Amino acid sequence: AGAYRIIMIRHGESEWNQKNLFCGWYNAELSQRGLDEAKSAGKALKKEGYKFDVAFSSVLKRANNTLEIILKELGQENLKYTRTWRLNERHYGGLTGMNKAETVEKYGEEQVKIWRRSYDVPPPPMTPDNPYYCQIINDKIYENDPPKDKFPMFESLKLTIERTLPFWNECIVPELKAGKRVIIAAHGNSLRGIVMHLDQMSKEEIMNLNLPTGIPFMYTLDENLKPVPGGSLQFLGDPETVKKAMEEVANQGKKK
Ligand code: DG2
Repeated sequence: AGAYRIIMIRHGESEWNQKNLFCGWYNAELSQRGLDEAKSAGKALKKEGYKFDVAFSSVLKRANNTLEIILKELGQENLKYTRTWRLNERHYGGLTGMNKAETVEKYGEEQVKIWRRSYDVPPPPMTPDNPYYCQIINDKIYENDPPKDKFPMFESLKLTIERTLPFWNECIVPELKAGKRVIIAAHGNSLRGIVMHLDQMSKEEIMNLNLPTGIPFMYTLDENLKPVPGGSLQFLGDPETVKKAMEEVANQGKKK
């Protein structure tokens, strides 16, 4: 039996996921489907008898709202949670706001897969002529952190992990070790970073992992925070639905 158990969830579908736009640090809303996914996730967790002592999210409302909907379903709407930019989606640089399928038409499937899924090849940087540049850099959610001189203009998965893992190690692990029941509501790529770390995946292995929106998953970890046998990435959902949802994410980077 494992010593520690943690639940993680990628937010429900956002309006920008629905429109198939690269989103990154843009603060998109959940779509109606995303709201429904969050509610179903809450119900599934409730059915399994989950309660949480501590909760973490990014500073982006698609993840915050997903968490709040789940907590409400569990009758835990009063649980205060920690928001941090360190759990944000990776910054999609100059791709932010572009349609994923149109980007494939323009640059080819191969290049888009590299931008979306390679470990260390970053997207092109965001430049001031990007339509979302001002909105993102001046967004109140980034008022205190990260400092303006460290504000990213792009992030690869590697760079994302470099700012997410310190938070995992310094703020989340101590809660697990203290026996707290923890949930994280975050994003496709910040969570891929945590998964890569926990499962010690190679750069090649992580390329093929697509996390679906709105489906909770569990890790069961031993005292060294390594997954116990069978304790990796266990989705709380019917396997066929999960598989389809993962394929749907992969297909966002294919031609229309
Ligand atoms: C998506 C992930 O992030 O995109 O930024 O467009 O999890 O916040 O919806 P999320 C985005 P892909 O890396 O799957 O293209």
